[in-house]
Amino acid sequence: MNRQEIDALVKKMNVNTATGEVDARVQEIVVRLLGDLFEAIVDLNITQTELWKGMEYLSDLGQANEVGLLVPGLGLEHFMDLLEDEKDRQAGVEQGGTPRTIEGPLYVAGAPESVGFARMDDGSESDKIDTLIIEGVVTDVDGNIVPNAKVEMWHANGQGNYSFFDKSQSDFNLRRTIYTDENGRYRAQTTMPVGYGCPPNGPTQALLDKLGRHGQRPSHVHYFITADGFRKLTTQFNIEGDKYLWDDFAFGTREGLVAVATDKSSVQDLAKYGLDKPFK
Ligand code: MBD
Ligand code: FE
Repeated sequence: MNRQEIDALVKKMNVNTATGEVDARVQEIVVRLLGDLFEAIVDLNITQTELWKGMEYLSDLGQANEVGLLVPGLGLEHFMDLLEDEKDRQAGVEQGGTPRTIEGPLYVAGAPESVGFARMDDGSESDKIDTLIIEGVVTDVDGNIVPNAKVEMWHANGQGNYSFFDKSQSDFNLRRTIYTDENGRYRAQTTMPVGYGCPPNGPTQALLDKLGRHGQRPSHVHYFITADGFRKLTTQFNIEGDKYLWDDFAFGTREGLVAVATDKSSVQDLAKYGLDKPFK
């Protein structure tokens, strides 16, 4: 069967076969994706057994709640970011700010809010892993500071796990919303994250295994940044020195998003970073 015959068949089965209201956009997407799928079935000689294996896989993926994990794992989420970058370039939208990168599946809304500073960890790992101080400033693309910007941050614990998904952690552990102060600055005290790994016995890792791929991310901290009059920025920083820094299973690492953690004892000007004062 050639593509023309396939398209005619798909249209016959999925276009206006009843009198119900048509969602033209859904119809357009379904017809196109089915045509592409039917063509792939022909080209690759996909058997009935293989088709049903695939359907069983999708069912397992949904039951394991891992759809949101496979999407970044296959590079689909990163691909959408590249398209957004391209749209910005074509629209002449100013570049030069912090690059966007993937959100991933582990954000939870409703984290505790504060202005200027927050401690993010609940103290349960303080004696086991390094303290991490995060300090930043929110500016527009011209470098003008943005006070009262909403900075939402979330990251993994020392085991690479996120609160809520890991029930052994307290609610909102390592999740905070900090509004920037009058100088556009925010600071956080937290613990050094360890890179996430896909559940080893889950369907996402099972497929990655078949592709000869690992399911590891480098150590990273996620951000949503929102402010009146600005587009929302979804991004992360990735911590220099992690073996997976440029080998992220979710393709989230980008130039401009690599942070170097500096030992406090080697920071010359503690006052500049506000580290000479005790934290609240
Ligand atoms: C993560 O922590 C993450 O950031 C992504 C993109 C996928 C899985 C886990
Ligand atoms: Fe993450």
